[in-house]
Amino acid sequence: MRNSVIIPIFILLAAMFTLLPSSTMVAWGQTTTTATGSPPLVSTRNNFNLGTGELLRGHNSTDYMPRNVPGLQVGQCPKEMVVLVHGIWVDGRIGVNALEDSSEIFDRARMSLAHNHYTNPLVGFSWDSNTAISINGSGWNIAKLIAKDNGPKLAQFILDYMNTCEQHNQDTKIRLISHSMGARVILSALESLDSNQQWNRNNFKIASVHLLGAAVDDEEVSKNILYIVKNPTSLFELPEWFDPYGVKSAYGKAIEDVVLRFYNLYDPQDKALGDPKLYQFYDQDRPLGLDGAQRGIAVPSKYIQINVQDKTAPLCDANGDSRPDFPFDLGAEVGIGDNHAGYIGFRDPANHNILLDDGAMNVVVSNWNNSTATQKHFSPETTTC
Ligand SMILES: [Ca+2]
Ligand SMILES: [Ca+2]
Repeated sequence: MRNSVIIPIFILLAAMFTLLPSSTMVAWGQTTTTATGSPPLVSTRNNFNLGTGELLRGHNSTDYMPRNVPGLQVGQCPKEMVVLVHGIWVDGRIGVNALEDSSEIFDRARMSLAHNHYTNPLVGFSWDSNTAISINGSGWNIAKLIAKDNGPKLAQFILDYMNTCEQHNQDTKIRLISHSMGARVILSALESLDSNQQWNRNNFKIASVHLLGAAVDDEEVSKNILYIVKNPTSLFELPEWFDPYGVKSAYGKAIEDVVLRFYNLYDPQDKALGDPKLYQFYDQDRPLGLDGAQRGIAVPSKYIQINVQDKTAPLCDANGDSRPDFPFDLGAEVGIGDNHAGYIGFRDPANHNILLDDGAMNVVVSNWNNSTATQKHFSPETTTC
C-alpha cells in the first residue's frame, strides 16, 4: 500500500496555498533545550523512511528503544506512570521538517506537572514525525501513516511495562497524553491492545488517556464503524469519506474496551488546528481537538470532552526559543487559547527553568485527581509576537 501513496489531484492544486507563513519557512537555528540529563524515554526514531512512511530494514512492527524507564529498566514500578506522545514536525531542522524539539516538549510537560504537584514520572514517546514541511501536504500525509504505525510499538511498550510490574507484584497505572497528531499514535495503540490476547487475558486497562489538541477527524472516536453508512446524509459529504491514505478508523470500541477514562481536551480558539490551510485542507474534515466530537456520533461511555480555550496563555512562544510558534508571524496578536503549542505549557524565553503558564496541564492533573481545575485570569488578554 505504501508504494501506491498517491497525492490527490486537488492537493496538488493547492500549490497556490502556502502552509507556513513566510518567516517560518526560513531555516531557523538550533532550538535551545534545557539540560536535564537522561530522563526516561521510549524512542522509535529512525524506524521509518520519512519520505515514504515505510518501515526501515532492521525494524519490525512492534520494536522500540527504551531509556531509563522506571520499573521496566531502572528501579521499581511507580504508582503511576505518564507517557506523553508529541505531535508532527518535532526534532529536525526548524522550518524544514521541525517546529519543535522533543526533549524540550517532554521537559516542559514535566515542569507543568510539577507545577500541579504531580510527582510520578513522565516518559516521552519520540517518533519519526519530522517529515517534510511541504506545501503539497505530502509530509503531513506521510506523518499520519507513520503515526498510525507507531501504535503497535507504543502498545508493545505498554504491555511490556505492565507485564514487568505484574511479575514483580508492583501495582501501577498507565496514563497517556498526546499532543496534536500524537493522538493518532495513541488511538492506534489502543486498537492494538484491544486485540492483544495477553493484554485481555491479564485484564489490563489504561487508567486514563488525554488527547490535547487532537489532530484526528472529529468522528474517529465513534463506536460505530458503520456510522457513515447508517447516517445517509453523511454519504453526500466528502469530509466523512476523505481518507486516501487509509489511516482513519472508528476507535470508539477500542477506547471502550481498553481505557477507564478517556478525555478529549479541545480548544475552538486554536489557531493551528483552525488554520484553513492545514488540517481542514489536508484532511477535509474538522479536527477532534478544535470543536470536540462530531455531533450525532456514538461516543464511548468513557469519553469526556472538555473545552480548554480559557486555559492557555495569550503568548506566542510556548517553547521559549524566542520565535513565534506556528502559525504566528512576528507582529501577530495572540489571544487566550490561540497557541496550539501551549497545551503543554509556556516556558519563559528569558529563563528556561521558569514556567510562565501550565497551559491545559492543570486540567489534566485535576482530571486525574477528580478535582476541578482552577479558573485562570490572564492580563493583558492579548500580546503581540
Ligand atoms: Ca467529520
Ligand atoms: Ca517558539
